[in-house]
Order: sequence, then structure tokens, then C-alpha cells
Amino acid sequence: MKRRALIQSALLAPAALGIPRVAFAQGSYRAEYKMSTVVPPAFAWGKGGEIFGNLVRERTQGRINIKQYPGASLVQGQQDRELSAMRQGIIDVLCGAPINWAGTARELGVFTLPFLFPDHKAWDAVTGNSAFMDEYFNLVRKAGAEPLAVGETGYRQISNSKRPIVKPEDLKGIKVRVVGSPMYGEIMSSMGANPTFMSWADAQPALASGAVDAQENPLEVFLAAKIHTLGQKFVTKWNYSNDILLFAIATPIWQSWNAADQKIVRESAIDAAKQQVALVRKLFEEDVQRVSGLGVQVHVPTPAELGAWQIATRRTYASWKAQIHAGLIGKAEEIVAKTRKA
Ligand code: X2X
Repeated sequence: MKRRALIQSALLAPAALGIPRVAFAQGSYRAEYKMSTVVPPAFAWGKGGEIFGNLVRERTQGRINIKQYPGASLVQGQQDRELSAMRQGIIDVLCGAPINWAGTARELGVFTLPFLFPDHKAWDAVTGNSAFMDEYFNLVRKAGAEPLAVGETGYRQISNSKRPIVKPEDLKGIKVRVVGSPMYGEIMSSMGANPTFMSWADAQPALASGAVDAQENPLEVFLAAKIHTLGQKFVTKWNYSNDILLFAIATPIWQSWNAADQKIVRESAIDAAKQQVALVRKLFEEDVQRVSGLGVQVHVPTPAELGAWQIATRRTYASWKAQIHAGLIGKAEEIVAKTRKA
């Protein structure tokens, strides 16, 4: 070996650079992997991301350092851009709701159909069905990410500043902020409401100024964001849509990690998702009491009232079942139906 080459290889030796041998051997590991979450760790959803990042950091002795960027700040708050930003290499780690990515990968929205899951037993049966989830995870892979685990964003409930919402007609003329999924817009307009698409960042000032009258979000989000301070006096706990919280890694990043680290990252996501679901469920049990305690009028629909909402959204359901993924949604319906008989 020539003298210059010898000097160079000595200089590049791991010990000379003060880099741990494993990291050096991999070579391609980055100092930081960027994770986007719409909300911060004060919310169960953001907390799920935080738990995941911490578990990965601990269990890889810092080899994989996932940094959380809440407020969807990597995409300037435009949460509907998360998936395309991931494909462009701006986001490495997803901990998000596929509803937000409806414009990029509509088929990932199979969990969001109105009144698909009557209760958590139904939701658990579908997300716990391995054949179903294998098929869903293949859609995620097609969309450019390695899926690891699913948490729960929570049942979305409608709130507004005008009046109690008990039956579909009560929504007539109500200006409601919805997230970027066109399906939500159609659900609202089919009942006579006026939907406006808006990011979460824009939603709060719009509620505060009265530019919109209503919004829909899990009550844990309502509580953490103190939505009652934005003039929202009425809540209806109609449990109309409950998206997953998907933990996934951009494919090129996933492929840059060795098999042992991939295993650690997957297990960490599964553990974080379990803890996140437990947090959401605990809040779900307490939410009526806690939201009522803030002076908000909470309506919990009767089964007959729920039936009326279901009928009102039937046409939208059929249309979006076909547009999202009729086959997979059909399978979800079958799994849910079985939980009714049990
Ligand atoms: O923006 C919302 O409403 C939120 C936080 O629930 C989502 O990102 C879907």
C-alpha cells in the first residue's frame, strides 16, 4: 500500500474519528431521522410518536435517532403533504393518520368510512386481523413506506358553536372545518352543512374568529387543544370515523438499516402503538365527563339517532367505498359483522 493511502486509511479508522465501530461499519446511518406528527406530545397521538422515538433511541443505544417535528412543521403545517414529502425525502418517519394523505394515497383511507366501526370491539377485530392487515400493509409499501404498527387516532366527534346536533337536519347551514379528505366534505354537505377544508394549524384561528362554526376531532384533541375556549359549546359523540395512527418508515431509510436494527425499530413501534392506544382509550372513557365539566353540552346519541346518521351517510359511504378500496372495505365489513354476532 502506498504511503498516502496508508495515512488516509489510518485517518478514516473508526477509533481515529471517535465513532463507534457499529455506526462506522454501517456507514449510511444518519445523525437524525425526521418524524412528522400533526400534534405535539401533549396529545395522545403526538405522545405515541414521542414514545416510539424514545424506545428506538434507547434500544439502539442512539444508533437510530428519530427526532419528532410536531405541528407537521416539516411541511409548514400542511399535513396533507406529509406522504408526498416523505416520498421526496423530506420526512423519514410517519406517525400519522392516513385521512391526511387522501390526496396522495386514497386507498390508505380504508378505516375512515363513516360509521364503519360501531365500537372498539369492531375496530380491534379489523386492526387485529392479520390477513386484513397484511393486505393493508402492502398498500402502504406501494405508497413508499415500510409499515410497522398501527395505533388509534380516536373516534371523531362533531362540535359547534350554534346548537345541539341531534339529527342530520341540525347540521343544515353549519360551516364546518374538515381535514383534507374529500370524503369528509361530502359527508357534511350531504347533510346540508357547508364544509371548508383546512389544516389543523388554520382550524384553530378559524374557530376563534367565527369564520367556521364547527369542527370534528377526537375529544382527546378537543381537550388537549382546549377547543371549548374557541366558542365550541356543543359536542355530539357520534363516533363516526376512527382512523388508525400509522407508524411507518420511508422505504429507502428502512433499507439502509441492518436487519437487527429493523427488528428493534419494528418492535419499538408495536410497543409504542400499544401504549398510544391505551392512552386514547382511557381518554375515550373519560371524555364525556371531562368535556361536560368544561361547561360544554355533550350529546350522546341513542341507537335510533345513530341509525338516522348512518342512513344519512349511506350514499356517501357507498361512493367512497368504491373510490377508496371496495375489496378491502368489504372485508372489513365482514369482520365487523362477525363481532356483532359474537
Ligand atoms: O387536523 C385534524 O383534525 C387532526 C389533528 O385530527 C388530523 O390531523 C386529522
